[in-house]
Amino acid sequence: MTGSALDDALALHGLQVAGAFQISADDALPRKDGSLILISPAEPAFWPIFTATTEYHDGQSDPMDRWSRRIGDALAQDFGALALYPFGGAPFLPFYTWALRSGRAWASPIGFLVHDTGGLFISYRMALLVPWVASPSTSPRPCDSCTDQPCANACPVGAFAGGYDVTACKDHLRSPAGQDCMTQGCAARRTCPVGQGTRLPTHAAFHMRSFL
Ligand code: B12
Ligand code: SF4
Ligand code: SF4
Repeated sequence: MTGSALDDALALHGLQVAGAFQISADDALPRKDGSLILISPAEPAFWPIFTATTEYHDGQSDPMDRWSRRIGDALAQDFGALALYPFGGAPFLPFYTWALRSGRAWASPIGFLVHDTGGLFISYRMALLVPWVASPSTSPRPCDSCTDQPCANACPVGAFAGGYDVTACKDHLRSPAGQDCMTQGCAARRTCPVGQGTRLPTHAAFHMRSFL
């Protein structure tokens, strides 16, 4: 099995490779060589594929996490890999740090990750620890050429004034004025020109409900 076979297998589920890097012996991982491949939704194709699955319709909790685990475990078996997930409770696996190591995501002015194609809407459904060698990318950080940096001032309650004020954000989301963020997705994330418009409002609203 190879990287391109993995691309094909991911596409069937509306997923894509969002970054990769070679692991080192110092990483606290169950293998000491190979690569970590970060996997994200391929938007907007992902949403209609996910909403056609059993997990989305069965009425049980955490449908996207349960779906991710089912797909990730099957991919791991097919590709001789180990599947790792960003959810499941503390201690969390360091996906933010792994994203930085991929060379395709960076810390934005508001602290969230910004990705070379997904922008501020980047999210990872899983990582696959594979036996083959993958190199990090060398894309430029988009914020360095983004003169206005609109994300920095777009939050209506200034939740990014110093770190991320989760309480201020959630208080706003519960108010009538917060329905814009609740139904369209985080206003600050939406200002990023990178990948703008690829997150469908119904997909964004699903995550906002689960966040709140
Ligand atoms: C805990 C957590 C949260 C917490 C607290 C985040 C915070 N820092 O305040 C809460 C619940 C508030 C949260 C919210 C959201 N989160 Co969150 N979260 C996580 C989670 C599960 C664990 C982070 C962690 O503690 N890791 C363990 C530490 C030891 O390792 P590390 O992550 O490498 O550590 C680095 C980061 O903590 C980073 N860091 C330091 N300060 C800050 C501040 C911010 C804002 C961030 C993002 C990172 C960050 O520095 C550390 C060293 O490099 C990660 C998934 C994961 N497993 O990593 C997602 C993750 C960071 N979150 C993510 C997402 C998508 C969200 C939401 C947007 C969810 C949504 N609605 O869709 C919301 C934000 C709401 C909004 N306005 O849109 C994405 C990344 C998004 C991005 N572009 O940055 C991740 C990677 C999950 C994923 N599946 O992809 N999250
Ligand atoms: S809006 Fe500009 S500064 Fe903000 S994350 Fe996107 S590219 Fe970076
Ligand atoms: S969801 Fe809305 S209130 Fe929360 S951080 Fe984003 S813009 Fe601010």
